[in-house]
Amino acid sequence: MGIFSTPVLLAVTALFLPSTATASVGECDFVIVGGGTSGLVLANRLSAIPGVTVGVIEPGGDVRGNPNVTKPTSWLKNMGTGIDWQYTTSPQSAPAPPQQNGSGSGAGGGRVLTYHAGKAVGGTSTINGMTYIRADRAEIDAWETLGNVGWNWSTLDRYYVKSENFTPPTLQQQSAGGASYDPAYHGVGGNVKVGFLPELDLSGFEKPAETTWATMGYGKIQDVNGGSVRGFDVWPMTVDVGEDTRWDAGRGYYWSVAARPNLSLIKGTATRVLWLNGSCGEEVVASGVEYLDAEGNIQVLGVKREVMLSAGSLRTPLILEASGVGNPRALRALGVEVKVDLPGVGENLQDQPNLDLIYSGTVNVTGYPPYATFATAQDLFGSNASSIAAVTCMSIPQWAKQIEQNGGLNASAVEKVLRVQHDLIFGQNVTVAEMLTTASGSYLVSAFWALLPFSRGGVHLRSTATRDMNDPIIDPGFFTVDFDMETQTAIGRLAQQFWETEPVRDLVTGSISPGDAVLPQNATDEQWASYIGSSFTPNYHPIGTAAMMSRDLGGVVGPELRVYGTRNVRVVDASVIPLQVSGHLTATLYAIAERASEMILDSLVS
Ligand SMILES: Cc1cc2nc3c(=O)[nH]c(=O)nc-3n(C[C@H](O)[C@H](O)[C@H](O)COP(=O)(O)OP(=O)(O)OC[C@H]3O[C@@H](n4cnc5c(N)ncnc54)[C@H](O)[C@@H]3O)c2cc1C
Ligand SMILES: *[C@@H]1O[C@H](CO)[C@@H](O)[C@H](O)[C@H]1NC(C)=O
Ligand SMILES: *[C@@H]1O[C@H](CO)[C@@H](O)[C@H](O)[C@H]1NC(C)=O
Ligand SMILES: *[C@@H]1O[C@H](CO)[C@@H](O)[C@H](O)[C@H]1NC(C)=O
Ligand SMILES: *[C@@H]1O[C@H](CO)[C@@H](O)[C@H](O)[C@H]1NC(C)=O
Ligand SMILES: *[C@@H]1O[C@H](CO)[C@@H](O)[C@H](O)[C@H]1NC(C)=O
Ligand SMILES: *[C@@H]1O[C@H](CO)[C@@H](O)[C@H](O)[C@H]1NC(C)=O
Ligand SMILES: *[C@@H]1O[C@H](CO)[C@@H](O)[C@H](O)[C@H]1NC(C)=O
Ligand SMILES: *[C@@H]1O[C@H](CO)[C@@H](O)[C@H](O)[C@H]1NC(C)=O
Ligand SMILES: *[C@@H]1O[C@H](CO)[C@@H](O)[C@H](O)[C@H]1NC(C)=O
Ligand SMILES: CC(=O)N[C@H]1CO[C@H](CO)[C@@H](O)[C@@H]1O
Repeated sequence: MGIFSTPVLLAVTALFLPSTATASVGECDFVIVGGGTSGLVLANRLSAIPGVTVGVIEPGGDVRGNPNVTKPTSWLKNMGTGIDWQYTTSPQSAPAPPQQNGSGSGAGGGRVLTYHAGKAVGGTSTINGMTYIRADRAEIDAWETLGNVGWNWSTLDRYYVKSENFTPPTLQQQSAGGASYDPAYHGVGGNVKVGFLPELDLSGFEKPAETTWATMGYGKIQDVNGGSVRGFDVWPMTVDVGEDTRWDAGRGYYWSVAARPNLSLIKGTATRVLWLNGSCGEEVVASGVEYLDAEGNIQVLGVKREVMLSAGSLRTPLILEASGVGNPRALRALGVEVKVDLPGVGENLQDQPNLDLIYSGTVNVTGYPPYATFATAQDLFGSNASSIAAVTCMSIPQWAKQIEQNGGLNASAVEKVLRVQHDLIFGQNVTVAEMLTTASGSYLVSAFWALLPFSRGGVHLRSTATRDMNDPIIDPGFFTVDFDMETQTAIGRLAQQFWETEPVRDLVTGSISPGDAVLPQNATDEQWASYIGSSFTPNYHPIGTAAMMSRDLGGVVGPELRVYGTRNVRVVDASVIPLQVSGHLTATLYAIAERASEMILDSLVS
């Protein structure tokens, strides 16, 4: 029997608090759902105000003693362990190759992909790759174009800087490791420690990598965090350099304030927001959050001021749907009473398809080589870029129709959003490709992905049964827009070309994966599409499922991050990011959450 058939428990019941909780909480001013990357920023900032009580509901535990988490170079070991939610997607169908007879479709058909996401105090920041790279300036400015007054690079930049505590690289890391920076872009007083890993490779691989990319037209950027990422860089990471330890959101924002009497961490899994009877004008008002405690019992945490949803982009929409906020068609199918008609909930899911090329080499790389090269559409398509811009521009209405058919969004709204994205790519020249160059021992590796695919997917609640709370229906919709395959192929060819260019070429002895048989140097578009379709994985950068956009564009939250149609529910996590950003997500999420905290605190004062 589903939990939603039980009577609403608004009367606050006696709560069984875990030992980490420091105060008895039946009701809080602020209830934060999810103690992850974004949620813990809010927990820290809001509980700093005397007299304000904050409760954080989080199913994951304390991972400060887990060496896979704390040792930065061990980060991949976390995948598939108990602190990884390991969500799975619905079976993915690969698209037809871009040309010819179209018979190549289904190369990756039916594959079920795993979505890694952190289940711990600190969320996904406890298992991620720690890359600290901000967005391209124009990508943030586009948020304002989508209806979010005040969200642009110049406002967000203040919070990038505010959140950061930067340690410059050593002289040796600069001379032998390629690490570089511009102090003008960095903060030193914030909670997020950022620096260059002590294990940064100094074995001599960086120089040929840098020189080869420069030969290909991708010069070294002095600092990848200044609002323009195009070129080659050695990236900094969210680490405590002195301790050689991962610096996750728990360490940055929670553990140092865990003893605050007004801040309680409750071990539990939120299921839905409870609403006051009757509405406030047109808006519904949250009265509390229902959750399952560690024993699986239903509990309620009352809220006096606001509920903040920070469960991540693959979970926050589920909580909204279970609370009656979403597409009425989907809600009725779930048997949930419609409180707010908001078709964007769970839609607009955007991620990037990730692939590897692995070679054998004459090198012996003993350190950690974190090198990325970012490229624009102009870089990828050269003299064809303007004709591709024109052709794709004409395809947008058709793409929007496809996206409408796959989800619950309105094609004319999708079309407007895709036009903003198209202008970013072909008008503003933001970067559209990221290619990692890395190595370990004698293995030489590229990982590459398109940054701004036009495809859209969705994530939705499977049912209101308790067991389905942790099992979202995820369809990332990779390659539903065929142009994304063209872009991904062009990026792959560039990554491949790198290993065939001097001086790096001299270090390569053979191709290991996928190998010359699958992907020869002269591989056709069909060979590329077949390899990509059968081999890509998600890049684990899902965004957009409660997008910050105007309501008529399919947005779920407005510029104050408040859910449309609600008085006191906000979303602060990767769900609100409306379009992909070139940098990796945590730098931008910490900045968003710092700005959100300030907005909320300002509203308390006024
Ligand atoms: C393998 C991997 C590598 C990555 N590498 C990088 C990288 O190198 N650099 C980078 O910047 N980004 C990287 N990312 C992406 C980045 O880490 C995430 O986008 C970001 O941490 C997400 O933050 P969030 O606040 O949206 O959600 P999260 O940090 O995931 O927080 C959500 C929290 O909510 C909890 N939760 C879930 N459901 C519920 C519920 N029902 N009730 C209560 N709590 C709930 C979860 O347990 C979790 O703690 C990577 C991601 C992955 C998976
Ligand atoms: C660390 O990772 C390894 C490999 O995934 C796993 O077997 C081990 O259980 C993990 N340790 C902890 C404490 O989770
Ligand atoms: C389509 O093209 C592929 C490769 O070019 C070929 O192997 C296949 O037989 C063709 N199929 C049809 C139906 O023409
Ligand atoms: C960014 O937003 C701020 C706050 O609304 C505004 O003052 C500023 O003019 C905006 N900047 C740009 C470049 O649009
Ligand atoms: C709201 O209405 C329901 C059903 O009528 C009732 O059970 C519940 O107690 C009411 N809650 C409040 C806060 O009045
Ligand atoms: C690589 O270098 C390390 C450290 O110098 C050394 O221990 C190891 O034997 C080398 N491996 C090879 C294959 O040369
Ligand atoms: C432009 O397109 C043509 C035809 O597809 C192709 O042969 C050529 O290599 C492309 N040029 C670039 C720079 O990509
Ligand atoms: C579709 O979106 C447009 C705005 O882009 C809006 O004007 C229109 O009313 C929407 N239509 C429906 C049926 O929601
Ligand atoms: C983008 O690149 C094109 C082609 O190189 C150039 O004409 C245009 O001015 C650039 N636009 C911006 C905003 O940099
Ligand atoms: C690619 O090159 C190989 C070896 O030179 C050749 O046999 C093959 O026909 C070429 N394939 C294409 C599609 O040009
Ligand atoms: C409910 C509660 O714990 N309130 C306390 C919050 O913190 C302030 C001082 O920081 C105390 O004065 C309150 O009693």
